Amino acid sequence: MQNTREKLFGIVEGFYGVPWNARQRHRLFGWCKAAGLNTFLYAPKDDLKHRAIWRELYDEAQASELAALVRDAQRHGLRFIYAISPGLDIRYADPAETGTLIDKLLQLRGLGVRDFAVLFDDIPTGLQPGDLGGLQELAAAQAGIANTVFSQLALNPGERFLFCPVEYCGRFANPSVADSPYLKTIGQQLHQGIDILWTGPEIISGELDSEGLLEIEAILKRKPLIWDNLYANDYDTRRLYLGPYLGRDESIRTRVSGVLVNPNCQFEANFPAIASFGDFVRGEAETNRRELHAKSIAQWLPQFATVGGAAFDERDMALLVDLFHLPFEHGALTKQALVALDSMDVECLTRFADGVRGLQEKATRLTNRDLAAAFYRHLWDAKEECELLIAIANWSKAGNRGSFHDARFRPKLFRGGLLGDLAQRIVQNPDGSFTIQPQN
Ligand code: GDL
Repeated sequence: MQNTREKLFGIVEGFYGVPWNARQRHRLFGWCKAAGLNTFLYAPKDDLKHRAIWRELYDEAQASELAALVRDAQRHGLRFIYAISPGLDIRYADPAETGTLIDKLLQLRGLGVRDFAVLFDDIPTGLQPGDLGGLQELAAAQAGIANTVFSQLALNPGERFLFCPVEYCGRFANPSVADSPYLKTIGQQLHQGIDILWTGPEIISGELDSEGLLEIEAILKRKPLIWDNLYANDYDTRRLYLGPYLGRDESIRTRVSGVLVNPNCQFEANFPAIASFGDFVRGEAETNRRELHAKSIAQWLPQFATVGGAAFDERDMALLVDLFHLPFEHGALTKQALVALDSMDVECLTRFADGVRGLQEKATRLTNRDLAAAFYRHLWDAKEECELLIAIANWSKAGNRGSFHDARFRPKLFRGGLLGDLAQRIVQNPDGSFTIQPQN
């Protein structure tokens, strides 16, 4: 049954933070269609009625907005899956809770939704690590609820129902993927018609490989549906990911029931991610994906029209994409700049820093104000760091050595605040361990 089903490739709006608005989602659907994707999973953590107050029905205005969204997705050839996250406070032992869950999903069905998901990621389990019996019971309770909802909804052939487990990545599998009583129970008890979401070995998985996917398939008794957090940036507001879709060989497509990418919170920044993911879906190898990524960046350029002054050009785009690349990999120009800092290659540093200053200035003049807003904070921070780089480069060029001092970079203001202090006091070593520095 699993093998004959359409594979789901698409986007999950599944991040923490301000959900996208109707205009953004409309643009998203256009990008998804162009990239050959077939699915949109609606799961914004901060839609209150998706999670915090999941029992409450949408009011009239919200309902009509959702209905329009569903229609818009369908017009773009996308399967619209509505997800609900009841795990924060659901009372598993109370059968009325399942009824409430079904009522809520029936409201969505009334708005045109045909595919559904029940998510149990990032919820309190009330259990201690190692409390395996308890986790098994939790798994049975969650599978029971999902099965009841699934059967009550009586989906038509082709309609899908997804489930996100508490242990949704290798890191959370207790004690391991192969030996997790929780995953084993889910695999055994969850109806075979239900797809199970999985983020890979980690929450943010640098790589997804066949070996890992076969291991999870064995315990779940079905191919996993990947929820891919490669481009998600909700966990660090200073980061943004514009790089190609890498760390996933095209051959893994046969090992999954689909892949849904959870992208940057800043909607407008997701054009490259979606295009590159589309290349993966079409079966392009990683080397081709790198080349095609450069092409999609050229296609993105027209959206960077500006008022007054110099316009964005291809060099700006290359720098932008290299500045904000991937979670575990800098782009080539950023790598070069970091090497230049080691060797104090003043020319290279200055070129890089001037480029970043230029980007920031041009971004303030973008006519697409949503695009400007998406990059504003990130480019501002990058520019501030580049002012420092330029000052150090000039100081070094003048023959100075030793400690650099410049009154413009005032302690407590430059890289200040609690986060700045903590980063200085608790220093992470390359092996992941931390060294605590004494307070000055
Ligand atoms: C998560 C959350 C997701 C969040 C992501 C990145 C899943 C299944 N859940 O754990 O909502 O955006 O990390 O921070 O990935």
